[in-house]
Amino acid sequence: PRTIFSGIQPTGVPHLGNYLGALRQWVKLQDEASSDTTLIYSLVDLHAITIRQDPKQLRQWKKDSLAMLLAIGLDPQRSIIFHQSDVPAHAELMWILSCQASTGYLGRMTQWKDKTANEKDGSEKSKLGLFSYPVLQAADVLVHGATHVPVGHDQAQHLEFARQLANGFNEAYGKNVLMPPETLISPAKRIMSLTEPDKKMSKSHANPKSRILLTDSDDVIRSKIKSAVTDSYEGISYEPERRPGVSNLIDIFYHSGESVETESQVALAEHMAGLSLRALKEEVAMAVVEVIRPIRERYESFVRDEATLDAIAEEGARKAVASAAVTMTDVKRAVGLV
Ligand code: AQP
Repeated sequence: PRTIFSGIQPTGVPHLGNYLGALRQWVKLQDEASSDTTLIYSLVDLHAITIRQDPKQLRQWKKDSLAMLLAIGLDPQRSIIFHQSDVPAHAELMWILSCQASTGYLGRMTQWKDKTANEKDGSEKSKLGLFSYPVLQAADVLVHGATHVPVGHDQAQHLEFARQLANGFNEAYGKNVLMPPETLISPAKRIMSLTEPDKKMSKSHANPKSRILLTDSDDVIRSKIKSAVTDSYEGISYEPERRPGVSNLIDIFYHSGESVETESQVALAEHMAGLSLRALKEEVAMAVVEVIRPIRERYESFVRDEATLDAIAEEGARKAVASAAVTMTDVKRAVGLV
């Protein structure tokens, strides 16, 4: 039996990077799962508050993000979908794991270093919760006994940490209580920002033109891609180091279109070598519009139906509480808390 777990922060409307890098794979895993696979997907609101959020806005984003998970094709009959804070075991296991976690290791995490890079001591962002974020993430997957965790490339390091925590816990208490999970990296490893193609596309970047939202209209998608930063080299080629902007557009096209798994990005770029940058952008925009349109249309109907969203969240929380309880009993017994 397999247990698949993953999460997304309700810190804004999910973007094309979230979709191609993670969410699309969640749906694929769901649709291809055999009956002995459990699928658990969480809106990780406790992670979201590691950066200060406006309470009203957070409440709204939680609803919107749930509607989006349904819109992309997750089926609550098949997948457990829940808000992390509805299941207290996540925070409880996090504390127990915190008592094992090395602060040196946490301090070397790329995300921590990135998010605090320009901060001085005592500044707004350098909070304990942001530092210990990977411990909560480890608790998320370990509390459900996940065997497989589909994430974007940026989360691979945190998953390695989760495995080490699980192994460390098992060694310390001499029992196989926590299952070290396997990381499933999506083929679309990192979709980059449209305005600063050396940074990943992100919900929280200040410039809204840097990302394509799964709620963007066809016209907005076209205009964002049209103004994407490229370069002044001749022709079209796939060279992520030298031509990050153009290569990101090719990546987006590759992962949005039919060509996935049939040829490489380099081969795709060779086919398009004769196009102008403007024509390339038009092709990319057309492919992205086709990916997003059905999602946006489904989203618009789900997001209006608050009663259904509440019922799905309640049912998901009930199932997730039951799933987490199994591990927590073993953990507490191993540690000597019961
Ligand atoms: N640009 C990206 N390319 C590929 N995958 C991505 N993911 C995020 N950005 C990209 C993957 O999406 C999943 C959910 O991400 P998250 O909400 O947990 O937070 P994040 O990784 O921090 O994403 P954002 O969009 O940049 O959010 P903020 O700005 O709030 O930090 C993960 O599996 C992630 O790998």
